[in-house]
Amino acid sequence: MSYVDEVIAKVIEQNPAEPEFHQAVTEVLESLRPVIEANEEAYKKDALLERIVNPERQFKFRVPWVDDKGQVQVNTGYRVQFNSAIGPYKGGLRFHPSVNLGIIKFLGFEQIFKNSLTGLPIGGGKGGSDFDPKGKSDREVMAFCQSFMTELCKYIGADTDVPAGDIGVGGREIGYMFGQYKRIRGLYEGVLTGKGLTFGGSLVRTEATGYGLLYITEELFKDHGETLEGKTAVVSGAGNVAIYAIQKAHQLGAKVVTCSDSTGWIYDPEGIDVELLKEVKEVKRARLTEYAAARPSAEYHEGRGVWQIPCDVALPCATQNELHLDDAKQLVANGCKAVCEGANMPTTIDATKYLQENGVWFIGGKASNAGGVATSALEMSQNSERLSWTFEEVDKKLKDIMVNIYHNIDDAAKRYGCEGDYVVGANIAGFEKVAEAMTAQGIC
Ligand code: NDP
Ligand code: 2IT
Repeated sequence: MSYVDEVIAKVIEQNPAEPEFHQAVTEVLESLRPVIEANEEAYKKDALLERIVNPERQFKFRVPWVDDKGQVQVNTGYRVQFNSAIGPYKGGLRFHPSVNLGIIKFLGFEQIFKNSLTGLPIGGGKGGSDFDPKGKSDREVMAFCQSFMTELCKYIGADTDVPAGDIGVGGREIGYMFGQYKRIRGLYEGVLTGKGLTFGGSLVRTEATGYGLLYITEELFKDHGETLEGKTAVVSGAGNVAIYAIQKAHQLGAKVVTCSDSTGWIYDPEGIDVELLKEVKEVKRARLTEYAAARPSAEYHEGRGVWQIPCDVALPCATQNELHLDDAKQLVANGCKAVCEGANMPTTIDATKYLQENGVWFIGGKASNAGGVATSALEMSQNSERLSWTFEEVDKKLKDIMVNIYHNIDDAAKRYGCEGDYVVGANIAGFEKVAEAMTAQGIC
């Protein structure tokens, strides 16, 4: 059995009932085969792959809080500090009822390679809770966030581990958690990113993941002699990533005709009205039925279905495993040219293979959604120097980072004879830097 197969088998055996973690590890290690096989004996002797698939440490903790009726509720909190070879642990916090250790480990594992691809000094980590912010009052969300941070604050710090947002965690939650950290630790430091602009946040961080996704998509089209001007795009999700992906796609001349949430989806042939979507999702925290009610050109459908709408570009921006083989077949049949992931692991492995085999340009989330964490790292830099940069400065740095990522992953794929396979390219380029740093730092 090859070293790669041995490690994949061990991960599946040693981490039972964590299918998303198995999927993320399998996808990365399968594509590292040529790199590992070129140096198999040395990597195996150093157990490099066993070390990279095992978190440096992980925390699981009780989060008790009191709801508006006076009832005590108990949720579970997690933080997985996966790999600190190239910098302090960095990665978001997800609050969603589906959160469990396996989900946090898959996200933390992906984060190692994503963060490496940004070219900035950040290691990989992730955390969260099975708490569901949906339908909770502001006071309940604050009570939960304060309790969550009361425990988490023991393990994080501006130079050790810097969390941020993810699904269910936006500016409001980061604000409550920052306040509680400061209160308990007595430190005013950049321990979280995605902060409000009045207390150390960076301009562009809110927009960064969606904007970054479009910057890399634009570079991909440019490299193939095309532009996004006049293209039709379908987007899933209606949260932070989706909203700013739609906004930037429109600025670049494309028309986005769909978005979705966990109950239904919108088809709006006139193009999604971003201001209305922001009002419905960011201000009212309401369902997409409200968007449809306010927009005569929009159709609302229950369930899932955005991938059936003909498009040139598909941008999955909601959650993991939301684009399946059947959806991939539909996209190919409709002439879709490119799929770039805004979410983490939204495309199943068989759907990814089908898209690639049928000539669709496919960029995986590690590369294409790295703009969010990259801008978080820029927020850390600004906090360290106690200065704030202008919108234009941060936006330019973000764009440069995304253009660089595109060329790095494209070059890595070419170096290993897999031209056009941006999944292989991203995994290899991300891995090389981490592996070199781990090797240089000895067995740890
Ligand atoms: P938000 O919470 O802002 O939005 C998530 C969106 O996805 C909502 O529209 C939500 O619908 C929908 N959604 C969530 N879970 C499901 C589900 N199980 N089934 C169907 N729809 C679902 O999160 P973000 O926009 O921040 O995150 C979206 C994706 O992007 C995630 O994969 C995240 O890991 C990834 N990402 C986020 C980054 C960031 O900076 N925020 C950076 C890089 C990646 P509803 O409102 O009904 O729940
Ligand atoms: O998945 C991700 O990269 C994020 N949720 C953003 C992490 C961060 O630290 O900004």
